[in-house]
Amino acid sequence: MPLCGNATDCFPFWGFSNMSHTNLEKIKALQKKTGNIRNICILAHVDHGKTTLADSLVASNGIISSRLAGKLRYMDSREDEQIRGITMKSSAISLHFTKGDEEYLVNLIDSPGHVDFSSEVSTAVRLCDGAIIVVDAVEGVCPQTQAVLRQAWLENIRPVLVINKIDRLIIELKMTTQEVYTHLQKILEQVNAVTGSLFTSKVLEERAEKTTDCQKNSENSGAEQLYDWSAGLEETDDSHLYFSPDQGNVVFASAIDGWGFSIHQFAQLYSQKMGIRIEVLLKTLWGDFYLNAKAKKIMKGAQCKEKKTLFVQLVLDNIWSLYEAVVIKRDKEKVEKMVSTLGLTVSARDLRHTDPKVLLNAICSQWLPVSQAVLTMVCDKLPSPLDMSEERVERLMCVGAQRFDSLPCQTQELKKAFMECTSEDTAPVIIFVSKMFAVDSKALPQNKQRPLTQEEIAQRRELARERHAKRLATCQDQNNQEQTPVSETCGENRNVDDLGAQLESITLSAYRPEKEDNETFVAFARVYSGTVQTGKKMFVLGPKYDPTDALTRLPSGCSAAEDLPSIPHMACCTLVNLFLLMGRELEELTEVPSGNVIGIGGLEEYVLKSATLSSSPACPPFTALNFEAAPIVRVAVEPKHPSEMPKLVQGMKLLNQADPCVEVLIQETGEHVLVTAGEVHLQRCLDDLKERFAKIEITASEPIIPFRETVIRPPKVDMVNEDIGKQQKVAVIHQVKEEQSKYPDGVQVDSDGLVTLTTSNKLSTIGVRAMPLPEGATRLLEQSTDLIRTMEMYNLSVKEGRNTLAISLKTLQAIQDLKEAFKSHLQGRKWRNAVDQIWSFGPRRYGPNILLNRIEDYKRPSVWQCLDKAANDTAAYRDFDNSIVSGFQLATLSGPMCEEPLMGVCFIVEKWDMNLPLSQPSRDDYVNANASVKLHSQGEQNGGEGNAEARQSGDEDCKPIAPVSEASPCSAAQKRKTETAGSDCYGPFSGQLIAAMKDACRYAFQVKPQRLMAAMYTCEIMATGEVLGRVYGVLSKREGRILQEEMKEGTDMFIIKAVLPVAESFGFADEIRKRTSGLASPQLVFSHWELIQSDPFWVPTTEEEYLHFGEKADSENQARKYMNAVRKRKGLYVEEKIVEYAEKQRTLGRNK
Ligand SMILES: Nc1nc2c(ncn2[C@@H]2O[C@H](COP(=O)(O)OP(=O)(O)OP(=O)(O)O)[C@@H](O)[C@H]2O)c(=O)[nH]1
Ligand SMILES: [Mg+2]
Repeated sequence: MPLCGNATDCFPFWGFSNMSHTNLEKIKALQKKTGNIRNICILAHVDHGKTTLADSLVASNGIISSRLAGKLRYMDSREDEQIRGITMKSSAISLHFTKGDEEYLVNLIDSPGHVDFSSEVSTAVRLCDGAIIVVDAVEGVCPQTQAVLRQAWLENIRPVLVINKIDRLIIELKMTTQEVYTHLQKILEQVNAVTGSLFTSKVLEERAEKTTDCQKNSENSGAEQLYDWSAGLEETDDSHLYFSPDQGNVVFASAIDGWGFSIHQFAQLYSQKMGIRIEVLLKTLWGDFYLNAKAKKIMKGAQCKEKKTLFVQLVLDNIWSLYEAVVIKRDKEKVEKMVSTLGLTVSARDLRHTDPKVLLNAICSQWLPVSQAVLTMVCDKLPSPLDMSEERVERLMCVGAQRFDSLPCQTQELKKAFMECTSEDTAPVIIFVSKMFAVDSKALPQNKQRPLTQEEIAQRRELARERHAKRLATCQDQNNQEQTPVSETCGENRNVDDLGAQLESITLSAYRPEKEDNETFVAFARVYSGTVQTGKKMFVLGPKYDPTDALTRLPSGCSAAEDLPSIPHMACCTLVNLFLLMGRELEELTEVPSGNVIGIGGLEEYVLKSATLSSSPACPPFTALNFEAAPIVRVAVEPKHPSEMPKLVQGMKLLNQADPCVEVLIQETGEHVLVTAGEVHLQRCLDDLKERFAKIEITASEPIIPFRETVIRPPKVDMVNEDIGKQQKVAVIHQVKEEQSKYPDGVQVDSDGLVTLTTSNKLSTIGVRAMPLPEGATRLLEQSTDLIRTMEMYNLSVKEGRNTLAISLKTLQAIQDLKEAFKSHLQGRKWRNAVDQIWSFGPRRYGPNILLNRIEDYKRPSVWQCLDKAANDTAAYRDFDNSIVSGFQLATLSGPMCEEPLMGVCFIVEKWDMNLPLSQPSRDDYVNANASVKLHSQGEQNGGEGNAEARQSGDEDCKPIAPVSEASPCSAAQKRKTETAGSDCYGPFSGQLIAAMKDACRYAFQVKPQRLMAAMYTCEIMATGEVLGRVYGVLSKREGRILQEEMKEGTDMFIIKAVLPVAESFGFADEIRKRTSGLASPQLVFSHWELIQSDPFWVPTTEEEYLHFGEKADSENQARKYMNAVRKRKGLYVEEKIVEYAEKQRTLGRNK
């Protein structure tokens, strides 16, 4: 007796991967039924079985044979994906599914689980309304499981859970059914704990926002109101958020063996069989309930009475006995009996097969087909595009900290279009492109030879038959005339005819000449409103597009087809092709209604990685995608044959477009650099570059390892752990005095580290001091980059007098919190009032270093001015305020040790004297100034990589140097000064000041004890007890530090959490895999920057130190090694003695 209908019953197996005509027509029809569309993605930690599960779902539509499901990994269409066995890109497929009387269209996106490709997950999640979270029953919740749950949460999409690989609990871990039940419960708890923490933080955030509103209201009304924080959590209903089998949002499965079920299926079965109401069973099948056979009742308290729970008795025991009979004992008779009681038909071939898994699959995929269970849950529990929540729409429409109600009315009206999601002609068309992917031009439907549809075959057959009949007629005529036997020749003729028709059918079938370039870009997109048609013109809106500004400039009701004035960050494009995404295949479409995931051709000129397309200029650009991992591994690449450079450049351009996460830079030094998320990603990018985009041989450098430079407080102990006594401190001061001679003219360094520097035209003097920031403050800065960026944007807009940016209350609150948190980190006499004195952050105006204003006679508005609207006095800025900031930005972008960015350094400006003459500067001044600017730019060139970064993020960094931002806010007095100083303001003098400030910061940095900071990965390794020792061996060899080791409950696996310097990580994953025979494989995720304790400039001074480290003392100095390696790479001067004692060396061999 089958437990449920099999999805595969409804659809025959076609056995080839091309889509049949009827199938395509069906999908086209379903695309119009928006309420029955489900856009979903499969998310999980690496190797938890996403692609295997996708195979079963794909097989249910007959696109692949069900025998191959799980083996083919159909969605992994790249060769390297198949070879390595991991998914590297997200790809979509449209499936249809019949449930009862309803037909559904499921647009399914399979995503990669490897952390290097987490940006691909972001591109998938954005286009979906729901997600299937897959968890390996043995490994449980892993780091990427948490990450994908967070991503789903951030995008506001609803998840359902599939606990996969349950067969491993039976076969590998040999658990009893009772143990399995407890184990599954634990996994559910773990997943729910992650969801719970996400939910709690959100509720508290919302409460906080409400509290601020309340406070505001109460301040206005003068009434006192208290708000109880704890109440927030209790009153918010969160039951729908959690995963629980009785809610119907959990499926237990073994994707590889083709089975899966939700308790609903078993409830249905047993309610018929045992005559218990289905509602009762639904509530009791999962949980602490047992069956009292005598009383014929379901009772609570199975655990304390040591009874089998219903789930164990009715569900797990059955599955276990099947496995036992088929796989473990191979009991043929029992199997046959079971098959007949279940009412299944298993072919004799399967019954006889030597591999018991084949038989198991044949039985299970009929009895409890996983596709049926998963797709039913998807259709029941996940929302259709019509159910998009208001919150999600607003979040998509508001970039950064923007407030929804600050958008123009026309834009706000579009919210309705999002919510209604109609395909009517009047509805505005809104599309979001989340990534561009490259396909071989030959694979495009218009260039492909496709098999004929049934109708076409029938038509051709008819034609052939007619021709044949004609020929037969002529044949007969001749026959009559010549009296020769005809059967043979006519038979031949027929064959030839048929063959001809077939050949014709193949060559004619939609074959168009091949394009010359063989990579075409297709946009991975979703239609949020309206109907998309080929040939339509649309606006392409870049991330910085501002509808407020555009609507005032454009005629109302204009469309992309008209000739319009040029608007910043907006372009017009034509939708050349529309595609249905079918995994490895694309099918051509002419129109697509709202709510569907599609591919769009012809956008490569307009869209780099992602974009918003709309028929209405009122549409705002969608918020940027949430990328979890920042690219960190960089290599320089060059063609093997230098003449092929142009091909490499072109190839890198294509690669940049085809990958959501890779960064491609050309450094000032001329090096071409790829920045990737990790080793595996790097390898994929290099392969792509070689084989697809550049098609040339290339060589890649060793990975370039990033460092940060910082200063610390003077250490209390020396290298041999002895206290540095007073005597030595005196020596240090003495050293400083000696070093004074190293500084050029015009630079003074006093004993407590204040550096005073005068510009070359002697018109201005700056006094700067460097101080290390407390660790907590640096961390806070790092975590708050987005917020600081918003704040700086606001400050800039105020300074320019635009004041158009409206910051939402929530963001203001966050800024206030940040300020308070800062205050708590910057305690003590040294930091008094420091928070209010912050002048800027750097590099790039949001980096982890700060500039403080402690100039006595200069009270400029603080960076926190958005919190205090009353204080917005633009007149309070001194001239050249920006030059000081720019100098600071440049100094923090590349430090003096090895031109790497600074981190955790506070520069305090204590003195800034200006004695500008009230006349035009003399010619001499100009000459001087120009020289200084030149010098400065030379310095930049030496800066190499760091400065290239500056140029990269050009518009932000260069702004201070450009005059625009300085232009408007001038008081009357200032104006006078500006007029008299004339071109000075934006000309050579500001350049001198920037250079002077930059140098002052560098010298101030150098008088403090300097240190390097290394980038650190965290890694979580799961390994069995036997290989644990080897894992530790590899970790310690690579200077890894173990943070935690724990045993995974119920298994023999250990989880080791460790940190590892990025510099030592290359080849780490491979080494671990090799040393443990593939039993352990780590995932490396960038975690933080860590101080390297040793001083790169250290030389032994005391006797003990000499004794310990010898005169050269470089064996211990890892920091110096790193520093020199970076300096060498950048072509900077390296102080190194290469040959110490020039004496002839003897080889050991000769000695014998
Ligand atoms: N025992 C068992 N193995 C499974 C099951 N499902 C998948 N696997 C195996 O797990 C491995 C990984 O499966 P994939 O489907 O490639 O995993 P994935 O989640 O797509 O991996 P990435 O895309 O790389 O993140 C393969 O060797 C599968 O055969 C299952 O239910 N039981
Ligand atoms: Mg996969």
